[in-house]
Amino acid sequence: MAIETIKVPDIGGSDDVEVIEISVSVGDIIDVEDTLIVLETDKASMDIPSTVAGKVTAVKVKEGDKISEGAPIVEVETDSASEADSPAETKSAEASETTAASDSKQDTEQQAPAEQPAAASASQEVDVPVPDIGDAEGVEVVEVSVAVGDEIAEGDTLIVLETDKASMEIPAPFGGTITNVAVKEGDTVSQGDLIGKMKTAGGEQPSQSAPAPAPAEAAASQAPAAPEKPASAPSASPVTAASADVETINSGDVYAGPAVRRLGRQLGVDLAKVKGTGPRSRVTKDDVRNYVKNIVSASQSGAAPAGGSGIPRPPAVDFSKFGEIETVEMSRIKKLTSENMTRNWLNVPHVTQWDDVDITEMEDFRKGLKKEAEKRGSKLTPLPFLLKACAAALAAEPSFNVSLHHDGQHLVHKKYIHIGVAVDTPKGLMVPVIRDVDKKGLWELTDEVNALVAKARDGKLTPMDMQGGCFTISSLGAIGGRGFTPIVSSPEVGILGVSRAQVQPVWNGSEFVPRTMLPLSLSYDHRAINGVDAGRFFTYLASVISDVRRLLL
Ligand code: CAO
Repeated sequence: MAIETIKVPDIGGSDDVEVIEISVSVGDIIDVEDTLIVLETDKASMDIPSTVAGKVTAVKVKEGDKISEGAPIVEVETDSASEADSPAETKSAEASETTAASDSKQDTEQQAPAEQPAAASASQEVDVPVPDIGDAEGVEVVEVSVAVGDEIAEGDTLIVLETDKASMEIPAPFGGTITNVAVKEGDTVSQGDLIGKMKTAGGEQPSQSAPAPAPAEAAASQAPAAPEKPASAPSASPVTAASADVETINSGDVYAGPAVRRLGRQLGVDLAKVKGTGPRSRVTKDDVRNYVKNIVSASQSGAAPAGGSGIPRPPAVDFSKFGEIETVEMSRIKKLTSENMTRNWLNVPHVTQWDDVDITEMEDFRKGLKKEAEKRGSKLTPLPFLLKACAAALAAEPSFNVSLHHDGQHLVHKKYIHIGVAVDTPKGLMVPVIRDVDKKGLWELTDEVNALVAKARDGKLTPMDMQGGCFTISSLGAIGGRGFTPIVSSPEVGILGVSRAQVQPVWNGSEFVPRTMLPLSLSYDHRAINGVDAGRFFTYLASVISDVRRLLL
């Protein structure tokens, strides 16, 4: 067994290079060449690989540190004595000797942890209380910056306190491992209250400036050759709103603490885009997590985080500010519809054309068949007529019976005519497809529509029942409205919106006569269909609907 300290190798003369990633943790088993840390200069980032294999026993740097060649990165316990000859520069045996012989304070500080495993194992759990925070009493903990198991260096922020006047970061009085966190966000604390407990780093003892309770003194007395604290050890005294630390918290126009900033960096979140919900709009860890969660769920539901084509998403609104609300999860079908509509709306360049079609004769014919329909045990609405008329128009104007090939270079012409019908169901919109509409009679279509609508409302449609459509009819005729813009259901290229028929006065050349007029809206994919083709299709469709005898031609 040997402890190797792996140091920053020659990095081309760069000094004070930022550590942007720590790729290993204490306890990790690593191989030669495994990345230990990633450094980044303003020009490049570089992985620093391990020169030995073994178990990581200490990590000597943290993200954000600025380091240069020769700085210790990690300590690795190697299990072969021969590895003591490895390129790692510091070896435990030698290091112990060096320590014993050396008077150099710098050497001692740098090598102490590697040199004194006995001291490390003898490290003690020490209470870390709230230090002198001036006259402030009952100060709110707005951020807990550490968790049990965290290895921290002296001066790292433990918690952030906030009064109505200032924020204060309470730094660790010494380096070590967090073994207990006694406070949580929202707690109020005063001087002397317990923040948590720490195990001192091997051989290290609490700073004299920190309130050091009895166990710490015991640890100090047991720790051999404990290094002297540097004179510049961070004090545990609070910082006021006017001080530099608060500047840091508020830097970059974002009001957030270091742990939140670290989390933001880890998740790649630009904190400037995160809405802070903490006191005075402070960005909290939950804000960052919720921001990421929203982006992930939006992308999974098809609503791209930045919106289609980079369109910014609308800001979140807290509706509860304006009155009572209830938030209900959308059904699976509604979520799918939302995804499909977004995809189709953003991908398909839509054009919609409107017309009012005279269905007086069609309605007379339909009403004449009502009794027969009742005898058959079914109901005859305008829908089967519209299905027949659309099938005829698709046959007459095949430019509508196409799909864009996924290569973007071809059109797929369909030799079959299957038409989808949008059905409103308790769980959301479903679109069963009626096959070979052109080959079926009115009664057959009536029965099939009724059967599929019942199946849809019972939630019994199979995926196949909803696939293969060439065109869709979306009828709001029973509900009302003068017109709407239906969204093309890609890969189809056209959809007919049907609104409510009304009797209207129509000029016949010599007088106004009452006619039943049906408002129709036709949306089409302008990539596949040009306006002239659409005009022809719509005119033909209208002519067939207004004189259903033409269906026989
Ligand atoms: N104008 C006036 N009356 C109409 C009409 C129209 N355009 N269309 C239907 N009606 C009448 C019917 O004739 C029927 O009246 P009678 O019983 O007196 O004959 C009544 O309205 C109810 O019809 P219905 O809704 O039961 O049957 P339908 O065949 O017209 O429609 C269906 C079936 C499944 C399309 C419809 O029930 C439905 O779910 N529509 C909603 C579709 C939808 O959500 N579209 C929006 C999609 S988002 O783009």
